Amino acid sequence: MTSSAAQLFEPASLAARIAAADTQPGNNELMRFCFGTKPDSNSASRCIIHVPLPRLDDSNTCEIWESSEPVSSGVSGGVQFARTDSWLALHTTTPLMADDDLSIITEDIYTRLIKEALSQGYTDIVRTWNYVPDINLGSADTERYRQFTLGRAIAFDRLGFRDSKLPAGTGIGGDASIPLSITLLVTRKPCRRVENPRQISAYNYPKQYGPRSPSFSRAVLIGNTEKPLLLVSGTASIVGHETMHTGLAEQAGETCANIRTLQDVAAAHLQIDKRMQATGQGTYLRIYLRNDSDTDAALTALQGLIKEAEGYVVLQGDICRDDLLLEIEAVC
Ligand code: 3EB
Repeated sequence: MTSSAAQLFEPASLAARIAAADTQPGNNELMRFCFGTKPDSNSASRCIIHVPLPRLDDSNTCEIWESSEPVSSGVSGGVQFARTDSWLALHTTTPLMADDDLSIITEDIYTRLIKEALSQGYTDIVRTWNYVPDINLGSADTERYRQFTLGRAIAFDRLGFRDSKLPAGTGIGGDASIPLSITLLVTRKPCRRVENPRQISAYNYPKQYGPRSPSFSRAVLIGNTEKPLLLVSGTASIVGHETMHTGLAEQAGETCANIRTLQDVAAAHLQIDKRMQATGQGTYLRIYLRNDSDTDAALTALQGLIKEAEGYVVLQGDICRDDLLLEIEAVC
């Protein structure tokens, strides 16, 4: 291998896949996302993450993250954890009351989770998933999403995580009854961030979107040319910092263009031929739609992306800007 950049990285010892919901957990399962209805809680001591959003596709699947290393897991201080030598997953849920201060609650949870990871020697937070009840409740800077973003930014900032140290992220809303659900994926060695030249970095968004900018990178690249894994943040129809288009099909097209750009930039980092990347092998999508009535139209508009993917899940979720109709995250 001649690429000096890629030599800094080891092969990814982590992979994701979509599998039947009743798949028995193997010894190397780090975490599992279950969608729609709550899974049985007898699934032993694995890190099980319930994504409490209505499912809009008709398959009964889950998303399994496995490592090439053995996994140990448990619950400590209300936090579910699973870890290998390289990887740590942390997951917590918190019920919210209508008049709770979401910025303080979020700051507390993030501070606790980040400190926990750092104290165990896992220093690079590569991915977060955040599910927030009633995410568009409130107006202007009192909006739930903006309060969440404020608390998260304070916690990350205070612990030294800024700009290109920030993880890839997802921030999606569910109905008023879901708990605040936060999941972190953390590793020991620094991984490469990938930003999107079509978009301003989220952490540089102007103040019109809230008192603090959102704490996430557009994508994080794990592993080397031999075995790369690209964690693509929730991606929407945003160019620069502005929402583009009001129609679903147009927003879907712009979102696909953003995801493809991130794949191309990551491929360039790895010096992989673009045509190899274009096969989309091993790509999994999580598609969030604001309106369940858009499901058929979305599947049609996203045909190209879906055809290249090995699997996908469609969920009903509120996107953090009220003018966005869909958001898609990907593992490539
Ligand atoms: C965007 O690009 C769309 O606040 O964690 C996408 C992914 C979005 C993550 C978050 C928000 C978040 O700004 C919204």
